[in-house]
Amino acid sequence: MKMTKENFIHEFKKRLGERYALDVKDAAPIELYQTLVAVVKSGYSDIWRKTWKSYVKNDQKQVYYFSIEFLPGRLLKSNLLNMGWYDVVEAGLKDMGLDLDQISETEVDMALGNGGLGRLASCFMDSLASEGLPGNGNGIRYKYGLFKQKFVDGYQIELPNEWLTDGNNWSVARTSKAVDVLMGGQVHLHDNGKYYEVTYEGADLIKAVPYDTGIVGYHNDHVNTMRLWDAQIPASEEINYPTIEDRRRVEDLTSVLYPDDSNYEGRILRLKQEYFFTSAGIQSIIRHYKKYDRPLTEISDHIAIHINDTHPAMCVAEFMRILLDEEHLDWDVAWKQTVQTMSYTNHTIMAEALEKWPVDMLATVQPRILQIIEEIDRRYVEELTGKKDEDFIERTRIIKDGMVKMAHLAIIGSHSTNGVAKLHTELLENDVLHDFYELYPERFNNKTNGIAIRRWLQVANPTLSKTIDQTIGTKWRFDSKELHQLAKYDDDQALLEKIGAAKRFNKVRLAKVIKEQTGIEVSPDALFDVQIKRLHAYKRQLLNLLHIVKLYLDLKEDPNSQQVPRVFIFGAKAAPSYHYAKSIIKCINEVANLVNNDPTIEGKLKVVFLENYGVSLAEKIIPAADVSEQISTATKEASGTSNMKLMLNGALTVATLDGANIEIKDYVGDDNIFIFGLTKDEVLAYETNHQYRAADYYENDPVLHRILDAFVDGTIPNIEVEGHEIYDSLLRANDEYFVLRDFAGYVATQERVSQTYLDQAKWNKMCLLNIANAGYFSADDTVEKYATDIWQIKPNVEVQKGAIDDVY
Ligand code: TH1
Repeated sequence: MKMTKENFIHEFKKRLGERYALDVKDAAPIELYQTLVAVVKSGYSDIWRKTWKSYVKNDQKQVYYFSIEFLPGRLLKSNLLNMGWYDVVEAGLKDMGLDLDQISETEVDMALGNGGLGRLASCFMDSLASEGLPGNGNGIRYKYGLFKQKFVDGYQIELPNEWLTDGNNWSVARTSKAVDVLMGGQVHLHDNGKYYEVTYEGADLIKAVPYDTGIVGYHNDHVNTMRLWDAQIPASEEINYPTIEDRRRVEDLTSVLYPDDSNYEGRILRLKQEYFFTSAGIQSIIRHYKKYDRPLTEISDHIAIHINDTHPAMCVAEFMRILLDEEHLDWDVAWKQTVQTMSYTNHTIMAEALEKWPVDMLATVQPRILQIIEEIDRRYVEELTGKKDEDFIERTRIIKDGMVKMAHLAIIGSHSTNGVAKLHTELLENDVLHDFYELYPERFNNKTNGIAIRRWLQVANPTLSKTIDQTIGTKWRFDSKELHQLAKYDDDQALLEKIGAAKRFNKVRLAKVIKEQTGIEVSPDALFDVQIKRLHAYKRQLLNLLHIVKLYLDLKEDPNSQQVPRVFIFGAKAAPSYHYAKSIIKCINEVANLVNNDPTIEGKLKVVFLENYGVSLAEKIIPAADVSEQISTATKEASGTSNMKLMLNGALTVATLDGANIEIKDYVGDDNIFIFGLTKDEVLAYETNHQYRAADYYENDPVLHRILDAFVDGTIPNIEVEGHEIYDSLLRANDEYFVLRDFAGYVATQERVSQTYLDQAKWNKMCLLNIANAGYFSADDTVEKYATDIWQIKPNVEVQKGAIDDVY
């Protein structure tokens, strides 16, 4: 994908003229943005077509990644980067008096996900394409993305996210590739002697229309597809949907993303969404497979299907349905292909996130799928009877007490189950899924999460990226493990100062955003302490807040108590129905008000809660962070991925031994991370022996006593209700996540952080070593491991790995 500055300027002006009959100087930002997208798309559309054709020509095995969430954020800059056009386009725009940053801000984030799970899916899409791997995304094109968050009087308010108002410029509707999805009604089976003829009565016929987005690989002439489905009324069926309510029923299907993260909402519409995108995806895969006259008895040699958490677990049953009802394969033959084709990732062990659907509800959504799941369950029980004790069978079967356990369906119906960090996989094997591990040890494996280093360093932090180029060259841009070369320079004072200067530049940039969004002035000389993730009790934003209240009370007592000024920065959305999480938001906002407006504090302490945290805001916060808060209760955070993004940008981690924090510690070494808190074994011990008494900590620790009282005695104003709620959750409900237990250790660790910050040379050296080791958390490597261990797919033979000198 070659492009020169002159050609770009010519193309850009031509398209602007054709599209809008405008000169550059008269065009509005949205017109400039849309023109730029058109130029970019025309730059890769040919390659997109060729990529598809080469898969067919070479009969390459492909993977389809099924995920109910994708969270790509903005695509303009990352596409420019991957195409190798970034610098040329930036310069060309500058020549025309335009600014790439400004134009890029016009793009509305594609926010079709809640948090880590959806963002991981998008990092994987980028990496699959960049590794030249044949990988496709399959998901839902929600009309409304994740809600927009506003604060009113410190409370979270949710507004609709109408991201499609100006259309989406990156996707193409492929109406010709639509498929029909059947839902509801009744099903009848007729045994004709050879197979069951299946007929449906009173079912809804829904047209699933795919919208395809090109996913551009990094400098390799390779473009994959992310396919998102929209629900529409089929033209032939208009008559069956006469009223507005009838039409709504169909349109509502893909209308909104459920705003719950690591939690499950047992509503029927959610179950319908799950079946809808699963069925549409599986049907289109099999239709495409059959086009080339290949036998279905070998389909698992040609395709792999990945089930991202249990939301698409009905893939197992839908695949069976088509092989049985439409292709008339024998059960055993169909089952073998299904298990060989499917693989599953578990992302959480939190009990409230494990999906269980009532049998009756599934009967209403798709009666045939329920029948097939019942038969899978029956055969599972039959096979184990006599081999395993009854308890084991009852614990592990799919249907129990009128509920369908989706994780059991995914494990039994696939050849691979993986966790997302070492500790998490260990917990799956030894604890949560131990029975299945005993039954199918060969199916279990770990794949520690990774991130798209391109987006989170090259795009988000050009200043640091350039410093790295000047030190170790540009190889790291192709293989992030090369970042480790930086470790050799840990005594190079000039470099350490440059690292510090890059950080300061990004802090100034963030300080501007903070001022614009909140009116709060923060000093870039203060330490920026960042916690950005969904608001959840187990992630313990509350622990962070208790520490802030402590610092405030200390400052009130002794104005010299705070040697290092700190700005605490939060970004977090709470699920709209998660009352407790919303109360914590209110409390953080009220503490912020109190602290920021107290003249006696003199800027030694600031608290900033930025509204509407999402991918684009993350791209501004992360490069400016000094400290990364990864403080979940051990065992609760499966992996975490903001921990990796922050370390990559030279933030130092304050962490519990949870999720991928453990692997981060193993890479950077104990001296370059701040670890505190209960370990996995200690947490598990408390959870079994019930000997934890939160009130002891309140009664025996006067500091903690004073802090908790501040929530209920008016010290923190305007939280009469919320303050009591939090106080009670800790003292009456005995502090489910051991916040009080870990408090003293957390405070001591934060004091070490401040002491270390006073020695800037030492601090910058620690930053450098974090950056140097972050390359080991690249999603490129993670997907390569999925490709070889799980999917058995190989890179496209026609991929052109960009010659490094080509561009840099
Ligand atoms: C998250 C996990 O909480 C996080 O630790 C992990 O890094 C991330 O997935 C990627 O693996 C999860 N998000 C969800 C969202 C839903 C249900 C379960 C999980 S687990 C809706």
